[in-house]
This record gives sequence, C-alpha cells and structure tokens, in this order.
Amino acid sequence: RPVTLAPGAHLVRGWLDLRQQEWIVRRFREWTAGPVPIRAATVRGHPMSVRTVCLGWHWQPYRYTRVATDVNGARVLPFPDWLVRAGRRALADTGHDAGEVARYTPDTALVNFYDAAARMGMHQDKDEVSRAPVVSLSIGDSCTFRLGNTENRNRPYTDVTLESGDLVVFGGPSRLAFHGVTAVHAGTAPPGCGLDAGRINLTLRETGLTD
Ligand code: MD3
Ligand code: FE
Repeated sequence: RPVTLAPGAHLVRGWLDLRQQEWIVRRFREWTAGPVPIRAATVRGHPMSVRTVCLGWHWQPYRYTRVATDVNGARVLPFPDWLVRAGRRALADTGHDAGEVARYTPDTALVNFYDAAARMGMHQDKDEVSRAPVVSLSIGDSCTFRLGNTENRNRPYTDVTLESGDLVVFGGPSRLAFHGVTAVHAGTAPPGCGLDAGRINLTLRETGLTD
C-alpha cells in the first residue's frame, strides 16, 4: 500500500477515511481560534501565503518556542496524545521497524491552511534538532507537491499530487530534502471531508527540544 517516492519518502493514498478527515477539520477549526490564532508567519519581511497554527511547540521562522512571542505572547495548545498515536501508526504503516515506531514521539504539529492562491516555496525543514521522520497528512483540495533533492531547490525533483486523506512520511535521506507546494487545485476537495474550499496539511514532528 505505501508507494516510495524517493529513498525514505513513502506515500499512502487514502490513509484517512472521510470521517477521520472531517473529525480533524473540526479540531482544526477549534485550534485556529486560539489561544494563538492561525496566522501567516513573516519570512524575510514578507507574510507567507500559507497560514499556520501550531500545537505543542510554536514554529516561528526559524525556531520553536512554547509561547508565540511573534503573535500574541500566548502559550500554544498542548500536543494531543491522539496525534502521537497517529504518528506512530503512520510510521508502522510505511515500513518503519517496531523500535523506531515505539520511540517516535512527535511533540509539535504545524497545521497549514492553503487557500486556492497559496503556495509554499522550496525549502528544507531544519529547525528541528531531531532527525526523526516528519509525518504529513493532507485534507481538502488536492495540491501539487514538489519533492526535490538534498543539495538545492532546483532539479532534480518529482511532482506528486497529494489528495485529501493522503499520508506521506519523510525520513532517512528524504528528511532533509528540499520540498514545496507549487499549486492548490480549487474545487477538488471530496464531499464529506469537512472542508468546502482550501487545503489543510498537518505535519507531525519531533523537535528534539526540552523545556
Ligand atoms: C519533506 N508543508 O510545513 S507537507 C512544511 O503541504 C511543509 O503544507 C508542506 O513543507 C505542506 O514545512 C509540505 C510535506 C513535507 C513536510 C515536511 C518535510 C515534506 C517534507 C520535511 C522534510 C522533507
Ligand atoms: Fe517543509
């Protein structure tokens, strides 16, 4: 069932069923309200087109903090146990060994919302001290996701359409690969997923940080 996109990068289509998707969208609506509201982070003086709300640790370019000093100074919501369990199940379902599954304890989630015009430029995720895999869940409109190489943001890369319910786990050599979202495909969200328009992506990560 998993498809290998590149060494260490594994896709499982339809990993979340519609009722799980809808349930997560309901949680998303709660998270966006606060204590730290969803916002566009500012990178090099420009607001991102993607809006982000965090659980566990708050990501602000280019560090993680417990309090959102760049938004309203509030502490972010705790990282829920059900997302730790989902992260472990994601690793198990993409061929990771039992020891790695048991040790995996994601402690931050970056929950991104894309409207039809939003993009994410090619980047590496290097703000985490841990090099444990990143678990990605997509809900709503499909997108074109670009998985690049570890050297630079240019070719070679492979483009893959991520659809509502899809899981991707990025570990091993893919953990430090450049990646981005080049397009969101409006009107492609499946009825029943909980989102009428736009795309949600959750990434579960281990920061490797302690308080
Ligand atoms: C490959 N998010 O939040 S998810 C991000 O769809 C981010 O919102 C995109 O890139 C999104 O940083 C892509 C897929 C993803 C996430 C993390 C990765 C791919 C990754 C980390 C390393 C390699
Ligand atoms: Fe990323």
